[in-house]
Amino acid sequence: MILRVDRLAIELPAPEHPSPNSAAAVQELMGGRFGEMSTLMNYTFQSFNFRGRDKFRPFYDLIANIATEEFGHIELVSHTINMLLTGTTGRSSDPTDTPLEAATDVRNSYHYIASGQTSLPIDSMGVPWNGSYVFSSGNLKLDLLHNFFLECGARANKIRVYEMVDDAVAREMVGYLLVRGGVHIVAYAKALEALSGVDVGKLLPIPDISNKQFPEARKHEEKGLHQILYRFSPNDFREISRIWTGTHPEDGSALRVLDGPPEGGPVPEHPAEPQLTAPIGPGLDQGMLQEMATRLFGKAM
Ligand code: MN3
Repeated sequence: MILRVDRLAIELPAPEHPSPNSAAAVQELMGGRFGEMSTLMNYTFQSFNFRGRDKFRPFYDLIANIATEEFGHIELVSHTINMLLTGTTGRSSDPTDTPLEAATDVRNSYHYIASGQTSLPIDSMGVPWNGSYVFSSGNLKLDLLHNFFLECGARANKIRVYEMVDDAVAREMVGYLLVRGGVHIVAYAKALEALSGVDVGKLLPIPDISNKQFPEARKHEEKGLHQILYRFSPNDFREISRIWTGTHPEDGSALRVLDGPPEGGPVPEHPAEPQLTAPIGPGLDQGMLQEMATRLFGKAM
């Protein structure tokens, strides 16, 4: 089971210049092959499908625990997309004003037609996320190799989205996820080393650009966030400390497990878009609403 906390992994700043095309680019980090939905569902299925759990308990604990952190990552990407889309169209509850006119020129019209200017489980080109992105072979070494590759691919995509989008809200999200994804890269490298003796950490960083070059990531690393693996459970997954131990392969700092999730920040409030959620307009008076409620529910609301 999963426990949910109504907090966001970090506090997100208000966007400086909301942009539908920036939101479309960020969608790659949600529903792209190397997006957060992929890391979430890969580790989730691998943990459900894990065979020989008693024998390989630290590896099971690691995969299951990282899967749980990934839920908070799709949440963070989703709110970033919502914030980048907020206020990108004219605000009018009169459809004859063509309030969504601006949306005919944007890269992703699903944000305006299929949703109320919100995030969707799609990539930057509007292609839906799909289950073929999940690799769960039943071979622990192969799954760990895959996860290492997936996290490195995810890191490459995050860096490119950072290089495309300069809004503070997107960069704050990417900076944090570069650090946390970096932790997961090192965790899978350490797991592979524990299983095989090979020093996979010598390959890092992939791509070969340090997190410390990104101000929004560097500030978290200066506080030691890259050394921490959160244990996302009140009592379980304690054997992650058998893999998350020793030093960080990039800067030699000591690794540690922290019990519980990060403190996080508030979940942002997104204002209603009036095009679909119009307040009571001239054609729909309060009396008519009450009459409809009475008919539907047998009482006035
Ligand atoms: Mn992630």
